[in-house]
Amino acid sequence: MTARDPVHVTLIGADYSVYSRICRLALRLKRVPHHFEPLDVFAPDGPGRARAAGHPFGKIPLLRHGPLTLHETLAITRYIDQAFDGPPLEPADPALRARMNQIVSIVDTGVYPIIVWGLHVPKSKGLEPDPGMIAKARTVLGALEALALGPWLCGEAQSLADAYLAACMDYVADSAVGEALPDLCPRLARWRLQAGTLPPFA
Ligand SMILES: N[C@@H](CCC(=O)N[C@@H](CS)C(=O)NCC(=O)O)C(=O)O
Repeated sequence: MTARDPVHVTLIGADYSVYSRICRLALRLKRVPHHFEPLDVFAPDGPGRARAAGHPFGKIPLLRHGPLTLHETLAITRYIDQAFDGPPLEPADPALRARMNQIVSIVDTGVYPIIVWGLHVPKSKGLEPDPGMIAKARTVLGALEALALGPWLCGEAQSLADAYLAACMDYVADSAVGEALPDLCPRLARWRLQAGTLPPFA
């Protein structure tokens, strides 16, 4: 591992943003001192500001470390883990690391689009949930339940899997599948209590 100077680390993002939360949690778990620069990507000038800051798609988050600017949460979180001293955020064991990557991928392709955008966002606008989306969300949660070990998602140590899922949980809880979570997913519900001890991401 190359320990780099953590001075001049800046995360550009928003408190409400799942992907900004993931990166902020990774920085905090790794104990990297950093500045947080708020950028509201949903403001009229948000995408333009994000582009000007170095995001080709006008999104957040972005990580700055000295002359380096990174976008894409996958790259940012792996960089945080590999570039700085601090507790490892990826399991050394290949099977556990594969489990972590499965969870990360399910958050990217299932929790975020289906539960956050497909169920939480419509609920926040007072809309009725789409039954098809609820069925998909249950499948996503079932897959996570099958992968969750304990006390952390990948066993004894915190990993990026915990950062990814923890960053979404407020939105999962405030969705059409939120109330059913303890019955549907007892292991995830227990993990959620454990995740309450993680450093704040917002
Ligand atoms: N692939 C990007 C996704 C980032 C992303 O979707 N960020 C959201 C906020 S959580 C965003 O900027 N949305 C604004 C938009 O899509 O216009 C990553 O991994 O960082």
